[in-house]
Amino acid sequence: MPVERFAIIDSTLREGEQFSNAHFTTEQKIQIAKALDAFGVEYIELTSPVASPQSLEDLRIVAGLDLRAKILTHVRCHMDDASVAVQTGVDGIDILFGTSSYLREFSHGKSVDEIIAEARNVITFIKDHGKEVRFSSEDSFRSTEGDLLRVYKAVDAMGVNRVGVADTVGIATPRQCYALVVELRHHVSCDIEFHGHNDAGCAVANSYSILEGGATHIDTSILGIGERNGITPLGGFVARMYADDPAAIKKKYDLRMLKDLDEMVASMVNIEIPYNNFVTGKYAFHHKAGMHTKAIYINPNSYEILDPADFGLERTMNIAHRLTGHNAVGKRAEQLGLTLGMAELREITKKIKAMADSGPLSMDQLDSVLREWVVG
Ligand code: HCA
Ligand code: CU
Repeated sequence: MPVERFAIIDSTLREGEQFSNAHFTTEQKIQIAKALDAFGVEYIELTSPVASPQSLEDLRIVAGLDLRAKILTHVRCHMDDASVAVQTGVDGIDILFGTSSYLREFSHGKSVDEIIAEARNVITFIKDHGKEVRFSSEDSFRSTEGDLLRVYKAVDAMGVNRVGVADTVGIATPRQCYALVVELRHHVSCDIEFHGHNDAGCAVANSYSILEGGATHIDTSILGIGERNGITPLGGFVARMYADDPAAIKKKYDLRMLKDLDEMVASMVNIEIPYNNFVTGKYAFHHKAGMHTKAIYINPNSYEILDPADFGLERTMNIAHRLTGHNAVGKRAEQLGLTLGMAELREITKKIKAMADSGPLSMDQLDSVLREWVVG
């Protein structure tokens, strides 16, 4: 996977605003946008300017910050919305239309020909204003492939910068993502964006798979916040790409900022960072079992694909429990300045395991066992 090729469109300020607890103030939006820009995302997407008067005002402010990242807004495929959006100072406009039979029947009720005709007006108008334009098809994976390709081909011919594939309901699998984009690549010459919801836990895998198939842009949000349980999390996606090519990802993004980004948004939306979160979860670099800790001391690569130091973080070890091993106990003795022979270490480890059978031990208890042994 050539890591240079893809770009991140972070949607914390659009999809993320659709998260249950999100209600960003203007100041918070500025803070998030600046932090994402410093991290290095290529695009930042904000809520539609027609959502509310404050949304319009905030969009203008963020677009005026002169960030390195391009600023996008996200609107319905409608002239009313597009005509406001082009006046806000954004670099580009993401437009959205539902092509699935569900949305055609239960939402806007338009035919594929009508969708294409409406898209032509809006796309032409946005391009005439010198803005980037993306056309995305909501609920792509429950759309008939024929309809989907017809719409994408038509908007590609109209000169859009990107078409967007949206897994609105989180139903897609990595294989479906790969297959769809390989097919799509035969029909359009523009860039291809993916927006994936995480209802069934596939958002990161789908994002990766679709890139392998030829997509170019991936939507993320900090901590994955969005409608329901959200979309591809920025940290998880970056971890996946890092696992492919650490050096290239380190060059592209300031990975040491990830923890601050996650903590900032968690506190703004009043949630904890999940214990098992990618990279920044409390236990993401925690090692416990004896076999693991032994190998980690010798070479961290044996049980870590992400180097915590690259993210400005440290690994932690828990050795005071019944799954511990004499290597870990020996390391601890060394740290305490105690000299113990191998036979002794094995004996002490046996004792610790027996003690820990009746409940978790603290490090202090473990240290006392070691000290008392030496004192006799
Ligand atoms: C929604 C819209 C969207 C749009 C994605 C996109 C989705 O909130 O329903 O513009 O690519 O998930 O389909 O977020
Ligand atoms: Cu979405």
